[in-house]
Amino acid sequence: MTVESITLHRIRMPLVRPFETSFGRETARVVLLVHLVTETGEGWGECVAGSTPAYSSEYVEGCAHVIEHHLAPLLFGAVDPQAADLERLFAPVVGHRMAKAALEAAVLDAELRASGTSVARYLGAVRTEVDCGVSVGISPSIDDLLAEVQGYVDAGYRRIKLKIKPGWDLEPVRRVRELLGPDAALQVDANTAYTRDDIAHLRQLDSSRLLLVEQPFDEEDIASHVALAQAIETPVCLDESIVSVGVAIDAIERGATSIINIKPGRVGGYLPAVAIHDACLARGIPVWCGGMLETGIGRAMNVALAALPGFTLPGDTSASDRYYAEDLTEPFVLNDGRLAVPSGPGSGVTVRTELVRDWALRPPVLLRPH
Ligand code: OSB
Ligand code: MG
Repeated sequence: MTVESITLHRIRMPLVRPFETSFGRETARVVLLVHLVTETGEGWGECVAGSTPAYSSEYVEGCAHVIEHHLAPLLFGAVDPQAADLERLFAPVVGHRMAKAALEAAVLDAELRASGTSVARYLGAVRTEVDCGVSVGISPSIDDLLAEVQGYVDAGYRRIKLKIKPGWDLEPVRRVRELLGPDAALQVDANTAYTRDDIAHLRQLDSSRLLLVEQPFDEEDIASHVALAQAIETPVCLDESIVSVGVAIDAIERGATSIINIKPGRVGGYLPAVAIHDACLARGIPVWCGGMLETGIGRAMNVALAALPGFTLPGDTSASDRYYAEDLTEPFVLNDGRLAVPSGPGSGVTVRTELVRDWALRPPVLLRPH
């Protein structure tokens, strides 16, 4: 296809409730959207970067800059680019995976809308619906936390993930386990808030019978995760550390992780995400689809990815109403704890462009080849 223009939209969407993690508290999400126009149609991609470099080194304005000045020129200069070519095309730009992933999603959407193929089919989905979990932020009190978790249980979520940090860990986790009963699927995510000195403390999580503990240590500290995995019964799962298929294989072979959270944005796109999925499947490592509070645009493709065979654990692919009062697409609605995998061409959802316009933080930036 020929890319005729790329428009960058920055919008702001209030969250239905504040989302607090070990790295900060957010009441709204600033979303960078990529809208591609081609000779055959259009495509949309969502960038998962946050407004500040708190979860990763990438952030909205950095992504917008690298797309405008480095990635878009490569895409405009390519002859008949396809999503499958982009990893190679973007290789001259080191890192900046969230920016690359946003463009990849837009190209994928445009390409598959034009050919009448769904993202699910293209990626190799084997299910028409996926099991959903929910990620629960740090609460003002344990009573607030229990009330929020009960709401999600009532809504039908099949797995609960609690955000933890030093000072908000053993007791809230124990109380939620008590609320849910012994058989419910429960896991925790520390977003790098601990150090190797906390291994003895983290071992006390074992008594809560968790599915996994996610990313307790620094993203570059694989060795401490190996040490924890040897000391604890609870499986260790990496999120922030897994930025490529190479790192994933390394972390698996070193025994740092026995389950992997795959986020397409963090790894540079849906095709790199499938490569990690394939490497994990070949090694017997279960994976699940993480989330970055996506709007319906990103969620649609995440749900398609989560329908691949290796995604055997419920993902952070929650319903639209867990995040937003109104979504940018038709809402994703939970049905018996599952979301339906979109089956229409491309991402299968329709972007409500009037909302993209109404919620703009500033005028869109139009990029064209020159
Ligand atoms: O670590 O998984 C994480 C949100 C923003 C940044 C990092 C993370 C998260 C979540 C939310 O846990 C998952 C979601 O529901 O999208
Ligand atoms: Mg995480």
